[in-house]
Amino acid sequence: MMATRWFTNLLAILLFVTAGCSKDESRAPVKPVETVPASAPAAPESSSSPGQGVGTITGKVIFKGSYTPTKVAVSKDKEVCGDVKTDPVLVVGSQGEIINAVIQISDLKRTGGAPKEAVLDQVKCEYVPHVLALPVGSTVKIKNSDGILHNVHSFSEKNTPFNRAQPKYLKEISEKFTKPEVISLRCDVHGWMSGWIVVTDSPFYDVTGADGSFKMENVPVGKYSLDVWHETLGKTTQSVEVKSGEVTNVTFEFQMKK
Ligand SMILES: [Cu+2]
Repeated sequence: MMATRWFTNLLAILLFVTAGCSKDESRAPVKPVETVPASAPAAPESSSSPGQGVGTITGKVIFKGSYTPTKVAVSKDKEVCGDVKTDPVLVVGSQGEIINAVIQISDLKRTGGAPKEAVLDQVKCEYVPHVLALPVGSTVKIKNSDGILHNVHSFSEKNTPFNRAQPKYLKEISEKFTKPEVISLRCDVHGWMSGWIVVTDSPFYDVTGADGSFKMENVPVGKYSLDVWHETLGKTTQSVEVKSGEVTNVTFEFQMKK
Protein backbone atom coordinates (compact mmCIF):
# COMPACT_ATOMS: atom_id res chain seq x y z
CA MET A 1 0.00 0.00 0.00
CA MET A 2 2.85 2.35 0.95
CA ALA A 3 4.61 1.46 -2.30
CA THR A 4 1.53 2.33 -4.33
CA ARG A 5 1.17 5.75 -2.62
CA TRP A 6 4.90 6.43 -3.10
CA PHE A 7 4.61 5.58 -6.79
CA THR A 8 1.50 7.83 -7.16
CA ASN A 9 3.37 10.76 -5.57
CA LEU A 10 6.36 10.22 -7.84
CA LEU A 11 4.09 10.20 -10.89
CA ALA A 12 2.44 13.46 -9.78
CA ILE A 13 5.86 15.15 -9.36
CA LEU A 14 7.01 13.94 -12.79
CA LEU A 15 3.84 15.25 -14.45
CA PHE A 16 4.28 18.62 -12.72
CA VAL A 17 7.91 18.95 -13.80
CA THR A 18 7.15 17.93 -17.41
CA ALA A 19 4.29 20.44 -17.64
CA GLY A 20 6.54 23.14 -16.25
CA CYS A 21 9.23 22.43 -18.84
CA SER A 22 6.94 22.59 -21.87
CA LYS A 23 5.41 25.80 -20.54
CA ASP A 24 8.86 27.38 -20.31
CA GLU A 25 9.74 26.29 -23.85
CA SER A 26 6.61 27.86 -25.30
CA ARG A 27 7.58 31.11 -23.63
CA ALA A 28 11.08 31.14 -25.06
CA PRO A 29 11.64 34.64 -26.48
CA VAL A 30 11.84 34.88 -30.27
CA LYS A 31 15.13 36.42 -31.28
CA PRO A 32 14.56 39.36 -33.63
CA VAL A 33 16.08 39.00 -37.09
CA GLU A 34 18.86 41.48 -37.64
CA THR A 35 19.06 43.00 -41.08
CA VAL A 36 21.54 45.24 -42.78
CA PRO A 37 20.04 48.48 -44.13
CA ALA A 38 19.59 48.35 -47.90
CA SER A 39 21.37 51.66 -48.21
CA ALA A 40 24.57 50.42 -46.57
CA PRO A 41 27.53 51.53 -48.69
CA ALA A 42 29.53 48.92 -50.52
CA ALA A 43 32.34 47.61 -48.39
CA PRO A 44 35.78 47.29 -49.89
CA GLU A 45 35.83 43.50 -50.01
CA SER A 46 38.95 43.23 -52.11
CA SER A 47 41.82 44.39 -49.96
CA SER A 48 44.97 45.60 -51.57
CA SER A 49 48.32 44.03 -50.84
CA PRO A 50 50.41 45.80 -48.16
CA GLY A 51 52.21 48.89 -49.41
CA GLN A 52 50.28 49.01 -52.67
CA GLY A 53 48.29 52.04 -51.64
CA VAL A 54 44.66 52.89 -52.07
CA GLY A 55 42.66 55.86 -53.27
CA THR A 56 39.10 57.08 -53.58
CA ILE A 57 36.81 57.51 -56.56
CA THR A 58 34.00 60.04 -56.27
CA GLY A 59 31.72 61.48 -58.89
CA LYS A 60 28.32 62.45 -60.16
CA VAL A 61 25.91 61.25 -62.78
CA ILE A 62 24.28 64.17 -64.59
CA PHE A 63 21.48 64.51 -67.12
CA LYS A 64 21.98 67.03 -69.93
CA GLY A 65 18.85 68.64 -71.22
CA SER A 66 15.40 69.21 -69.84
CA TYR A 67 13.23 66.44 -68.53
CA THR A 68 9.72 66.38 -67.15
CA PRO A 69 8.95 63.29 -65.09
CA THR A 70 6.00 61.17 -66.08
CA LYS A 71 3.03 60.93 -63.73
CA VAL A 72 1.16 57.68 -63.40
CA ALA A 73 -2.47 57.54 -62.27
CA VAL A 74 -3.15 54.97 -59.56
CA SER A 75 -6.02 52.69 -60.50
CA LYS A 76 -6.49 50.61 -57.32
CA ASP A 77 -5.70 50.53 -53.60
CA LYS A 78 -5.64 54.33 -53.56
CA GLU A 79 -6.05 54.42 -49.78
CA VAL A 80 -2.55 52.92 -49.48
CA CYS A 81 -0.86 53.85 -52.76
CA GLY A 82 -2.13 57.43 -53.17
CA ASP A 83 -3.81 58.93 -56.23
CA VAL A 84 -0.82 59.57 -58.48
CA LYS A 85 2.79 58.38 -58.73
CA THR A 86 5.93 59.85 -60.25
CA ASP A 87 7.30 57.22 -62.60
CA PRO A 88 10.64 56.19 -61.02
CA VAL A 89 12.20 55.04 -64.31
CA LEU A 90 13.97 58.41 -64.54
CA VAL A 91 14.15 60.96 -61.74
CA VAL A 92 16.26 64.08 -62.36
CA GLY A 93 17.13 66.74 -59.78
CA SER A 94 17.04 70.51 -60.36
CA GLN A 95 20.73 70.53 -61.36
CA GLY A 96 20.39 67.44 -63.55
CA GLU A 97 21.35 64.97 -60.79
CA ILE A 98 20.39 61.40 -61.64
CA ILE A 99 19.40 59.14 -58.78
CA ASN A 100 19.51 55.31 -58.93
CA ALA A 101 22.38 54.91 -61.39
CA VAL A 102 24.69 51.99 -60.56
CA ILE A 103 28.45 52.52 -60.78
CA GLN A 104 30.95 49.69 -60.67
CA ILE A 105 34.56 48.94 -61.49
CA SER A 106 34.07 46.31 -64.15
CA ASP A 107 37.63 44.99 -64.36
CA LEU A 108 38.05 44.14 -60.69
CA LYS A 109 36.37 40.94 -59.60
CA ARG A 110 35.26 40.07 -56.13
CA THR A 111 37.66 37.66 -54.47
CA GLY A 112 36.06 37.24 -51.06
CA GLY A 113 34.12 38.95 -48.35
CA ALA A 114 30.75 38.11 -46.94
CA PRO A 115 27.63 38.45 -49.07
CA LYS A 116 25.05 40.90 -47.81
CA GLU A 117 21.61 40.57 -46.36
CA ALA A 118 19.69 43.46 -47.83
CA VAL A 119 16.13 44.65 -47.41
CA LEU A 120 13.74 45.60 -50.19
CA ASP A 121 10.47 47.00 -48.92
CA GLN A 122 7.15 47.80 -50.57
CA VAL A 123 5.91 51.14 -49.24
CA LYS A 124 2.91 53.00 -50.67
CA CYS A 125 3.09 50.65 -53.66
CA GLU A 126 6.69 51.50 -54.52
CA TYR A 127 9.85 49.45 -54.18
CA VAL A 128 12.19 50.98 -51.59
CA PRO A 129 14.89 51.33 -52.71
CA HIS A 130 13.94 51.53 -56.37
CA VAL A 131 17.38 50.16 -57.32
CA LEU A 132 19.22 47.79 -55.00
CA ALA A 133 22.82 46.78 -55.76
CA LEU A 134 24.50 43.92 -53.92
CA PRO A 135 27.32 41.38 -54.25
CA VAL A 136 26.90 37.91 -55.72
CA GLY A 137 25.60 35.41 -53.15
CA SER A 138 23.56 37.98 -51.25
CA THR A 139 20.09 37.45 -49.86
CA VAL A 140 17.28 39.97 -50.14
CA LYS A 141 14.49 40.07 -47.59
CA ILE A 142 11.49 41.42 -49.48
CA LYS A 143 9.10 43.12 -47.07
CA ASN A 144 5.53 44.21 -47.49
CA SER A 145 4.89 47.19 -45.22
CA ASP A 146 1.72 48.14 -47.09
CA GLY A 147 -0.60 45.52 -45.63
CA ILE A 148 -2.21 44.86 -49.01
CA LEU A 149 -1.61 42.19 -51.64
CA HIS A 150 1.50 42.66 -53.77
CA ASN A 151 3.09 40.25 -56.22
CA VAL A 152 6.85 40.19 -56.63
CA HIS A 153 7.74 39.09 -60.14
CA SER A 154 11.40 38.96 -61.21
CA PHE A 155 12.70 38.89 -64.78
CA SER A 156 16.15 37.34 -65.05
CA GLU A 157 18.08 34.80 -67.09
CA LYS A 158 21.11 33.83 -65.01
CA ASN A 159 19.37 33.82 -61.63
CA THR A 160 16.25 31.69 -61.26
CA PRO A 161 13.22 33.95 -61.87
CA PHE A 162 10.51 34.03 -59.22
CA ASN A 163 6.88 35.12 -59.15
CA ARG A 164 5.51 35.23 -55.64
CA ALA A 165 2.26 36.59 -54.30
CA GLN A 166 2.76 38.50 -51.08
CA PRO A 167 -0.58 38.91 -49.28
CA LYS A 168 -0.77 41.25 -46.30
CA TYR A 169 -0.08 38.53 -43.73
CA LEU A 170 3.15 37.48 -45.51
CA LYS A 171 5.42 40.18 -44.11
CA GLU A 172 8.66 38.91 -45.57
CA ILE A 173 9.93 36.62 -48.31
CA SER A 174 13.55 35.83 -48.94
CA GLU A 175 15.43 35.37 -52.21
CA LYS A 176 19.11 34.63 -52.88
CA PHE A 177 21.02 35.89 -55.92
CA THR A 178 24.00 33.83 -57.04
CA LYS A 179 24.96 35.25 -60.46
CA PRO A 180 25.94 38.75 -61.57
CA GLU A 181 22.95 40.20 -63.44
CA VAL A 182 20.62 43.18 -63.72
CA ILE A 183 17.21 41.91 -62.64
CA SER A 184 13.90 43.66 -63.26
CA LEU A 185 11.08 43.49 -60.70
CA ARG A 186 7.41 44.11 -61.37
CA CYS A 187 4.20 43.81 -59.39
CA ASP A 188 1.39 42.09 -61.28
CA VAL A 189 -1.21 43.72 -59.00
CA HIS A 190 -0.01 47.32 -59.46
CA GLY A 191 1.20 47.84 -63.02
CA TRP A 192 3.21 50.99 -62.24
CA MET A 193 5.42 49.28 -59.64
CA SER A 194 8.92 48.64 -60.96
CA GLY A 195 12.27 48.03 -59.34
CA TRP A 196 15.72 46.61 -59.99
CA ILE A 197 18.18 44.34 -58.25
CA VAL A 198 21.72 44.69 -59.60
CA VAL A 199 23.85 41.71 -58.59
CA THR A 200 27.53 42.49 -59.07
CA ASP A 201 30.76 40.53 -58.91
CA SER A 202 32.77 43.74 -58.57
CA PRO A 203 34.12 44.53 -55.11
CA PHE A 204 33.58 48.26 -55.76
CA TYR A 205 30.15 49.60 -56.62
CA ASP A 206 27.66 52.22 -55.52
CA VAL A 207 24.20 53.55 -56.36
CA THR A 208 23.77 57.30 -56.86
CA GLY A 209 21.77 59.15 -54.25
CA ALA A 210 19.36 62.06 -54.69
CA ASP A 211 22.32 64.39 -55.38
CA GLY A 212 23.54 62.13 -58.20
CA SER A 213 26.78 61.34 -56.38
CA PHE A 214 28.68 58.12 -55.75
CA LYS A 215 31.81 57.18 -53.83
CA MET A 216 34.19 54.22 -53.65
CA GLU A 217 36.87 54.14 -50.97
CA ASN A 218 39.98 52.03 -50.46
CA VAL A 219 40.33 51.21 -54.14
CA PRO A 220 43.77 49.72 -54.90
CA VAL A 221 46.01 51.98 -56.98
CA GLY A 222 45.61 51.30 -60.71
CA LYS A 223 43.78 52.04 -63.94
CA TYR A 224 40.24 50.80 -64.27
CA SER A 225 37.09 50.84 -66.37
CA LEU A 226 34.28 52.50 -64.47
CA ASP A 227 30.83 51.46 -65.69
CA VAL A 228 27.57 53.25 -65.07
CA TRP A 229 24.16 51.73 -65.73
CA HIS A 230 20.79 53.44 -65.65
CA GLU A 231 17.53 51.67 -66.40
CA THR A 232 16.30 54.30 -68.90
CA LEU A 233 19.49 56.01 -70.07
CA GLY A 234 21.59 52.88 -70.68
CA LYS A 235 25.26 52.16 -70.03
CA THR A 236 28.51 54.00 -70.49
CA THR A 237 32.13 53.55 -69.41
CA GLN A 238 35.04 55.80 -68.48
CA SER A 239 38.68 55.03 -67.74
CA VAL A 240 39.88 56.13 -64.32
CA GLU A 241 43.22 56.11 -62.60
CA VAL A 242 43.39 55.70 -58.85
CA LYS A 243 46.47 57.14 -57.16
CA SER A 244 47.65 56.45 -53.65
CA GLY A 245 45.95 58.64 -51.07
CA GLU A 246 44.21 60.74 -53.72
CA VAL A 247 40.62 61.32 -54.74
CA THR A 248 39.78 60.81 -58.40
CA ASN A 249 36.69 62.71 -59.46
CA VAL A 250 34.58 61.51 -62.39
CA THR A 251 31.48 62.96 -64.04
CA PHE A 252 29.17 60.91 -66.21
CA GLU A 253 26.80 62.79 -68.50
CA PHE A 254 23.71 61.28 -70.07
CA GLN A 255 21.29 62.53 -72.66
CA MET A 256 17.96 61.04 -73.54
CA LYS A 257 18.39 58.17 -75.99
CA LYS A 258 17.05 59.02 -79.45
CU1 LIG B 1 1.89 45.76 -55.76
